[in-house]
Amino acid sequence: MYLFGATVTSWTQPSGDEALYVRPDATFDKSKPIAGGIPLCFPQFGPGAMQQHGFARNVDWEVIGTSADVNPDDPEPAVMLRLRPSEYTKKMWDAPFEATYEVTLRREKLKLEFCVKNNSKDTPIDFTAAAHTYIEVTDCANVGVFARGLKGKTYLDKAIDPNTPPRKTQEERDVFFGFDLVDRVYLDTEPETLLYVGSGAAVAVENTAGWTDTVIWNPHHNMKDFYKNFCCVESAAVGKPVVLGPGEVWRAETNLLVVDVN
Ligand code: TA6
Repeated sequence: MYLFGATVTSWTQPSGDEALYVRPDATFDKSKPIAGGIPLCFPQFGPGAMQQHGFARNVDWEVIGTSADVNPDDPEPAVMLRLRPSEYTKKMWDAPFEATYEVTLRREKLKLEFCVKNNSKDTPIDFTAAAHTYIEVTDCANVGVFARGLKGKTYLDKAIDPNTPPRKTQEERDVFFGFDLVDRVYLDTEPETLLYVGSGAAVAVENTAGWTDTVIWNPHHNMKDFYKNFCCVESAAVGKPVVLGPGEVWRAETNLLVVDVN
């Protein structure tokens, strides 16, 4: 995990297999967000009034707690990072927010807990957000690679227009890749989406608090050299912005788990 963007870039299974994907065009010199792993989009998802996906992925976060120093044998080691407004962020969003992000390695799960507090005494704030999880797949053009759990859900089709995406409904089938750009914000989704990665395993993205929506993205020929190697399943709050009254806290939790689907 990097302090820059609070970006988790690797989550290795006991087998040694990597579950996350970092794009080969990723840079780590802070000139742009780390392209891969789990970038955090906040306080804006996608294009809008500020830069694409907000600023949280473009700045250094600070460590405010870690279990590792206190107890190296901790079965569930965790680190908590914090982001508070700076001159850079205030130019884009002058809101008195405080964000924390706790990443915990549980026995079989990677737990991500993202909280935002409104420190204002009298003014509400609102924002959109996402944990933009890149998952490695065998070959997204293979029929064994698909996303399950979204049947019947309404989605915003950003592949048609990223600024004013039309609403559509997911047919009674899973989401397949490899034919064209897939860039969809599924609204009011169930807590679990499964990404079958084509090797007899699936990554379960379990949104257990806060997140209301699920974004599915595969860039197809926009990234023709490596689009086959990953799909994004993103825990999101996009359809309806989160509104926090003075002093209120929003808590969003995701658990990632690799399951055997053989
Ligand atoms: O979450 C999908 C998306 O919003 C796509 O529209 C695509 O642009 C992607 O994120 C990556 O955005 P980035 O700014 O990291 O290139």
